Amino acid sequence: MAYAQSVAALASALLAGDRLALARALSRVENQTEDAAALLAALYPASGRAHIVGITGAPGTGKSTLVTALAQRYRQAGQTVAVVAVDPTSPFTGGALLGDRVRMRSLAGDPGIFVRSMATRGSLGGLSQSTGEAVTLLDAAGFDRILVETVGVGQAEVEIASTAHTTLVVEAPGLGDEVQAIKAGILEIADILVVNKADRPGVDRTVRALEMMLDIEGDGPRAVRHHGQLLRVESPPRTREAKDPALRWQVRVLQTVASAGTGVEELRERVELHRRWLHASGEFTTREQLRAAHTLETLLRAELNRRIAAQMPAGHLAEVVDQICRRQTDPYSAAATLLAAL
Ligand SMILES: Nc1nc2c(ncn2[C@@H]2O[C@H](COP(=O)(O)OP(=O)(O)O)[C@@H](O)[C@H]2O)c(=O)[nH]1
Ligand SMILES: [Mg+2]
Repeated sequence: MAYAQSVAALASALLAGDRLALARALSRVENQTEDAAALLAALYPASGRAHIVGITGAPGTGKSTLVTALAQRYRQAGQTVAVVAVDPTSPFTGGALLGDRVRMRSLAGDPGIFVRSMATRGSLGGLSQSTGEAVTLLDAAGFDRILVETVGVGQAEVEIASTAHTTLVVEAPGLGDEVQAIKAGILEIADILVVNKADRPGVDRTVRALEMMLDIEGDGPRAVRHHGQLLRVESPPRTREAKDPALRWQVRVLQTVASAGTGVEELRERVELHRRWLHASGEFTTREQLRAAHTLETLLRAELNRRIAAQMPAGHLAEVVDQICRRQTDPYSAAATLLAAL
């Protein structure tokens, strides 16, 4: 009862615009406290209005600087903005992270902006879940735009950003002889490609490499954004294959100098154009379905894992593995037996 009351009080304070309540709610979600699910359930109906922008790319490409500049542009345009920065796990970026906090602080003092760093405790799967949940809370709190910065280095990291409505993939010249995103396979999730650090040498080469990639990719079907197994949401192929060119989205390469603010307003306008296109084309509904399916599947998997772990006696699985290795049983029969016992 005490739980229910405090959840209700926290939820209504958050909805009333209380930033301290929002910060507390975010901590509960991040720490996965017992009442986190009740809190999220109470606030979910109020979510669904924000436009969620994912910003991903290799470390050092200037994502945090770009997010800061973009947030300032949105404020100037009269929109409220929340920023979620997912801390990279790599210890080598510790210094840059400190820099993030300092830069982000230049946004402080304005109630129309809210910045939250997510810690990297636990597995990346858990991080992906709590990031999505943080977005739900910020959405319910009424922010018009939510910018989610993630490091795009692997599929799981990319997945966090791909749950956004609009995904920006950030590149920078001179990080290596290859375009980073091509290597990491994250180009396919981009709605907008950004070559930041356009003040650096080699920018033309990077832009050309990306444009060549887009030419090769052409009008092929968009990358599947939901990789789940339990739920299948089919993305109707109407968008890029639409005969009417007005109904097709063109992935463009934009150049920015985030540290000087150059090109950032053009980027903001492109994001807004994409937002309008999503609604006009019907793609918005599809992406919302994918987001909902992703959330549901994540919860189901987490709970199933928890139940399996709770019902297996300690050491039992190791014993079964041993039996499999000694060919006393096989993985298929063992799995069936274990599941039947649940
Ligand atoms: N020359 C130049 N440096 C930039 C630009 N944008 C960011 N930087 C610098 O690049 C470094 C990494 O930026 P950061 O935003 O932390 O990159 P992140 O790791 O992708 O978030 C910092 O020292 C920034 O000041 C830019 O457009 N031009
Ligand atoms: Mg950063």
